[in-house]
Amino acid sequence: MRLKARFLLSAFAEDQFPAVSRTSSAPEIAFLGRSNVGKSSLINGLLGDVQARVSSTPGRTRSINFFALHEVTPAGQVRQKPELIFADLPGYGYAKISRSISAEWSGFIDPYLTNREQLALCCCLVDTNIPPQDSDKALIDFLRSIRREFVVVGTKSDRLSNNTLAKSLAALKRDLGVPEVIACSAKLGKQDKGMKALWTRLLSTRVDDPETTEQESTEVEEPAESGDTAP
Ligand SMILES: Nc1nc2c(ncn2[C@@H]2O[C@H](COP(=O)(O)OP(=O)(O)OP(=O)(O)O)[C@@H](O)[C@H]2O)c(=O)[nH]1
Ligand SMILES: [Mg+2]
Repeated sequence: MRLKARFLLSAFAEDQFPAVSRTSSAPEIAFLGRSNVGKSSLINGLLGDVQARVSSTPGRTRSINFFALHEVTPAGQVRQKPELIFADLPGYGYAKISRSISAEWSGFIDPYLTNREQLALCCCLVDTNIPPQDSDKALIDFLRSIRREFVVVGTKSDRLSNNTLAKSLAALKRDLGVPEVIACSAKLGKQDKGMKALWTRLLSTRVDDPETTEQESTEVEEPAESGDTAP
């Protein structure tokens, strides 16, 4: 499937989240993780484009940034109804994460994770270059407590040898209590085996509501320009 990404909006408060009329109730995927773990880079790597701004200093992304992914038909037209929405979230700090991780988290990120109906999957990013962190464990425990579906992604895998990466992934799985950690390199992008596996997982994401998943729109817009992404 060919997809075209469009930036929707940046939200700094709950009342700024995109309305269902703008997203057509498409399933939403949130990218979560500590500051500097590589959330924006992973989104850029997945989309093959510079969509989410990459920060050089931790804590750069202060808003929830929403992107709509539209299917491009074989004839090159862009479907109006998006297939997926990506949400790039601000990173959590280096301190211990709790219900009140920071003013921002309790103010609008916590409500986003707890209340957002279209949120179908949380991608929890953890750095494969450092040992498992308490803050990551706390986030995963929080997602479990609110019954959110999640997948754990190990970032920056290109920095490690195969051997070291295998050890790191084993430690992450054990400490986080998860059956799988998908190792990804945003730097390698679409060439990376893990990025392909992640795309497969993301494309299988559906909102838990038969009414919204059965809706099929065939409306199309203008022909696609370059910069499409083909997972
Ligand atoms: N080698 C390598 N570096 C990466 C990779 N992904 C991210 N980085 C680097 O890590 C740094 C942080 O990346 P970001 O994508 O801005 O991280 P973030 O999680 O969005 O950061 P905040 O928005 O501040 O929370 C940047 O210098 C990236 O170039 C990767 O797959 N490989
Ligand atoms: Mg970012």
